[in-house]
Amino acid sequence: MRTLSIVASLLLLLVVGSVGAYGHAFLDRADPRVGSSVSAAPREVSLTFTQDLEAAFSTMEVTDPSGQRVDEGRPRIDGKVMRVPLRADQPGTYRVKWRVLSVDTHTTEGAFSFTVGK
Ligand SMILES: [Cu+2]
Repeated sequence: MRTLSIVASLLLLLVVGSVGAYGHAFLDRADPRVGSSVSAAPREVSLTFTQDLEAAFSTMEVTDPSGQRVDEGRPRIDGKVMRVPLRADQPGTYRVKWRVLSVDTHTTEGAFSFTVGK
């Protein structure tokens, strides 16, 4: 009987956990697109999430092919969109690292890269 109630509460946790996951802010789309190649270095990186963001606790770091930070200043946040200006010129692979707090108080993070052609 006791085992049964432990199993039941574990199942309940699983259900609650997965329902909660729908509310998180996940990356919906990015410009430049995740894994894409672009001909010229972009002026900014723009990320659109599945949920509104809390500006104070959401960050984005962009590094160039030599590992230098090229994001300029704090990201600007407008609803689900976070964008940051870049001072980037060299060709190669850039890496974007983001960490956001959504309005449901959950934090999510991730990273992706895009390539600037010669
Ligand atoms: Cu959430």
